[in-house]
Amino acid sequence: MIQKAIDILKSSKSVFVLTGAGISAESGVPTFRDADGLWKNYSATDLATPEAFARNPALVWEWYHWRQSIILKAAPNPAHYALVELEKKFSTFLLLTQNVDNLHRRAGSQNVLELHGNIFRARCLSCGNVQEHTIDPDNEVNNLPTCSCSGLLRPDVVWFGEPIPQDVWQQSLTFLNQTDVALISGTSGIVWPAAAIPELAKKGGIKTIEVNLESTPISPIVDISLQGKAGEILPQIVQKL
Ligand code: BJW
Ligand code: ZN
Repeated sequence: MIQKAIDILKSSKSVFVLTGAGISAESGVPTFRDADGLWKNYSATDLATPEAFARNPALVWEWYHWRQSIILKAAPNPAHYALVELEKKFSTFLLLTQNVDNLHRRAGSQNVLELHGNIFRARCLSCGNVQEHTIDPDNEVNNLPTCSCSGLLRPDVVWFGEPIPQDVWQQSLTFLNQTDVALISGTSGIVWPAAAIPELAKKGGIKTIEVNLESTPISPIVDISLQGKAGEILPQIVQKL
């Protein structure tokens, strides 16, 4: 099966990649829906909502600061680096990530779009100003972060029920319309609109390859579904191109 994925990529000129939390799992960053996605008995998907923030901003900020500290101490893994090498082999390449952890950029990927924002930015609820927001991972944060206008800051990420950045989505669809192959890795394929990408690709006659630890709702849709660690399978593919 790996050979088939290699053959598809070898006959392609343009590649679209969609990644999710599983790509960063081997860096030690918890995913959302696996058992390690739980934090202090809260489910990650319950905390990633505007309602959770309105109810208890201190709790939600504590979770984001905890995640920042893990990400700051983590390093990109072989899956991130394989995607850097993949980009070098194609003249047209786009990596759309649902991750907010910056690890693709830290690895060296160039053409990256973030669908769900970035954990190292915050946005003011009063004036809308977007600013960098990175904690010192060795020091506990006690106060709620505020803007220079004294408004409350929130993480500049996309929570459930919130619109995704339309420019990012439009650029992704435009790229998808003219690409040869879509490689989808480390995502459970249940969060929309990213979950629509495999089907959109298929409808557009684009070849689709999935790399995931387990079978997902995407698996029956794609041309090739490879099960295993992204940090092992992606380097094996890229080495042979
Ligand atoms: C490995 C591995 C290894 C592990 N190697 N693999 C019904 C139908 C359609 C839509 C909806 C619906 N009901 C509600 C909706 C909408 C909702 C949605 O999709 N809900 C679903 C749960 C059903 N979507 C939205 O609300 C989106 N917005 C929207 O629709 O807007 C409409 C609108 C328009 C106009 C006005 C207002 C609204 C927004 C979605 C935002 C998602 N946000 C989060 C948080 C981001 C910030 C943060 O990080 O804190 O994004 S939630 C979370 O899920 C995060 C992730 O990016 C996203 C996807 O998760 P991902 O990446 O797939 O991770 P996991 O953990 O689920 O899976 C990991 C996978 O990796 C697993 O498969 C493992 O097997 C695998 N794996 N180790 C390879 N080593
Ligand atoms: Zn402000």
